[in-house]
Amino acid sequence: MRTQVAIIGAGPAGLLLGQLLTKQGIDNVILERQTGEYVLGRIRAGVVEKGAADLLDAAGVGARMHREGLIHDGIEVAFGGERHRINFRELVGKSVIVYGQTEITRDLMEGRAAAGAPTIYEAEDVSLHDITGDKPRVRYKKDGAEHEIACDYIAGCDGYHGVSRKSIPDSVLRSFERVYPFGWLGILVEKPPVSDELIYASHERGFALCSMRSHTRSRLYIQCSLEDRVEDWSDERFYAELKRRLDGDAVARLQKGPSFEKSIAPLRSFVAEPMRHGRLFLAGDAAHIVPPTGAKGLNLAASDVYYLWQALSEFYKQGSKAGIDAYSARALARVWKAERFSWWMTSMLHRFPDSSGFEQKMQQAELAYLVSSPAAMTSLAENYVGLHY
Ligand code: RFL
Ligand code: PHB
Repeated sequence: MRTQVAIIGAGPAGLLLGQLLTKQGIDNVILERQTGEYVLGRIRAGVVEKGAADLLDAAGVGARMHREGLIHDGIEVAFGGERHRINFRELVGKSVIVYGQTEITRDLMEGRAAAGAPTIYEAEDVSLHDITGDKPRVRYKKDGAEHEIACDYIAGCDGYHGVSRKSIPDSVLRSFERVYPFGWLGILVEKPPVSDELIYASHERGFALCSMRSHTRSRLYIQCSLEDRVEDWSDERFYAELKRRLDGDAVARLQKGPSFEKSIAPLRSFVAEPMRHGRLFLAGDAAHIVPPTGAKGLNLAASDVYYLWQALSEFYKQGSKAGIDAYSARALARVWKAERFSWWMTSMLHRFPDSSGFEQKMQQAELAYLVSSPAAMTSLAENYVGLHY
């Protein structure tokens, strides 16, 4: 088989890139290790920046997001028993859309099926070849048979555990990492949200987040220990701990219901440089991870895809390689700013197991400064709604 761009991974990054390329008549094939149902079963992001929403529109799959997504003009930051609103619309004139990654993935999959573009699910043992030559190839196994795709370029959109980043030699790739000493335990529940907007709560027992997927479905998180297992946390225990970390009004409005999803996610900051090697590009979680506190992971995947889409369309439509040569530097410049924001939000809001009294005082001062200073709130708002592409 031959294609122009072979895309590894059918997560949001791979599907969005595929849809944008297909719209421009650029041939692409997506190879995905899992089944489509498995990919849709992963419960992840919930907050979409304007830039990412615009890109979904450009890909022709934004209609349901605009119909069903919830526009949020701010967030609430809670500490010391009180909640403080950060008004994005007033501070920076923008808002975000609360719409689940599962729904975005479904919309992209449906758009791809309607366009008739090929996705090969359950592709095993994907391997990349001749990425520094003129004629790269991708090999995989499907139903026991070996296959090969010849292409011009490979987009590595296969997430943190994928094969693409590992195909770049150690002598070329530099990684930067911070692993946080805690995780997030999250549940999904068919109950209305505690508040109209997201509540990010800092408490001496640990961080908590009240988020949502719709007016009738809540997504709730609490900071947990890395030793904890999901089985240790009954719904009762989860709600009891969440209540301890919320203010009285939020506790009064919290409706408990049986969770239908419960999982623990570790928190990590990670960046691999460069994001291009020869004819291989990395995009999304394949190149970088942020802790979820700033809601940036999916949105960064979208901005990488934007730069890569521009680069590939410049190449195929105008014969220019300028965008291809600039891709890694352009993407990384934005990635590092989102890394900084996610690290800062995480550092300010979580309880670190071995933090000293001084460090805790610094966190309290940071929060007090944030909610008392229009400059500080504007900085949070500008980053939360998303820096320009
Ligand atoms: P994905 O979604 O991991 O998709 C990669 C795909 O590649 C496949 N794959 C392979 N395919 C073929 N061959 C191989 N060898 C392969 N290896 C892997 C995988 O099966 C998969 O289908 O990466 P992508 O597309 O870069 O998208 C990134 C986002 O999924 C991620 O950044 C966000 O979910 C992060 N995130 C959040 N981001 C936000 O913008 N806002 C949020 O509110 C937000 N909340 C979150 C989050 C992530 C969380 N977890 C669990 C990590 C909340 C949580 C709890
Ligand atoms: C979510 O709804 O899953 C969510 C929202 C905001 C975050 C992280 C996760 O910062």
